[in-house]
Amino acid sequence: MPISVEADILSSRADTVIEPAVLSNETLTKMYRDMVLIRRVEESLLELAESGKIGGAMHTAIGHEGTAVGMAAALQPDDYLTCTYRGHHHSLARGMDPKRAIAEVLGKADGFAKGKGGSMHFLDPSLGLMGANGIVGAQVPHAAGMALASKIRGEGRIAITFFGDGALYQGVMHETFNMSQRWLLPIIFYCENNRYSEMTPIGRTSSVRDIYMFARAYGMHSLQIDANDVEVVYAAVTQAAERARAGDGPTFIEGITYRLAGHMAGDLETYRSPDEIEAQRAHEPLVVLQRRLLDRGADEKTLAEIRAEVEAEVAEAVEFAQNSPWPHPAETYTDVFAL
Ligand SMILES: Cc1ncc(C[n+]2csc(CCOP(=O)(O)OP(=O)(O)O)c2C)c(N)n1
Ligand SMILES: [Mg+2]
Repeated sequence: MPISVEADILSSRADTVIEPAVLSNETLTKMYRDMVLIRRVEESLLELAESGKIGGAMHTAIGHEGTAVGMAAALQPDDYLTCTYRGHHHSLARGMDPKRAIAEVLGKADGFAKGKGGSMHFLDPSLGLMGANGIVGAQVPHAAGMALASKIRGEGRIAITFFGDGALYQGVMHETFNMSQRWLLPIIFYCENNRYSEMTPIGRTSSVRDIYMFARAYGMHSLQIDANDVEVVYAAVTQAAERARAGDGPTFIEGITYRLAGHMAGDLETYRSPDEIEAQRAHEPLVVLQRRLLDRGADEKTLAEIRAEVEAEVAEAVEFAQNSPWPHPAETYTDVFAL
């Protein structure tokens, strides 16, 4: 029997209210393009998975695009980033080439990790992407280590780490929150609360309703935001980054969003109803941004042109990736250790 999640679980606590940024139409149009690109890449990957072209598990972030694009616009391009197995969107928003991203998921030689990492191990240190992780919570202490290194070396770079609502109940999370706050590390803890941990709705996982309150137990500044609104995400991450760079330590952001596709490719989604998903579509990041752009005077024709351009770009990237060769078997023994 599917269990419905509430359509709106934003808390009414006054101390979490954040003023959204009001960005120019030019910036918002660019963000719209980036979000459409991420959506189309993810949808194409699902199609490729359905036709049996992807080995191993693949998790998309369809519905989480506002988080990735708002974050990328608010941070410096070399700030450290770690994330989960659900990390295509962060990497694309930070500028990863869709051709190399898709080739990687297909296990092809032109992938950014020569096809050896796949969907669950997105990374590119030249873009500050220090690695995705298949172990729930493991990427979080890694980012704290990077923040500590940056502080000791005086690099001026901050770290951001993304994790899900289900990760909060891993012990290592709490050890990391405690130490990071005690040492005032330049780090942002960003929880993508998509209301589900695999097939389990959030209400079954914990009695704590407002996840951002966990951070308060460690004396950490924390807030809860509507992560389907890219201007809100941008404002929250900008503010958190300013605090980190000023030496004021970590911020915990709970971004409320919704996963519109299954937990992973092939998920039959028997644990939720089609009506629940349909209700969430009215407030998904692309719909919110498109409505805002039209309200602020953008014309539908320009947005349609953007969608058509992106469609062609992603189709070309899929073709490139499919035509890319398989890695040479000898590659099995390279890149195994870093000295
Ligand atoms: C330590 C550990 N325990 C269990 C799993 C199996 N697992 C993979 S994804 C997942 C759900 C995590 O949910 P959440 O943190 O909300 O992230 P989401 O998938 O919703 O983005 C679980 C339990 C795992 N990968 N690692
Ligand atoms: Mg989740």
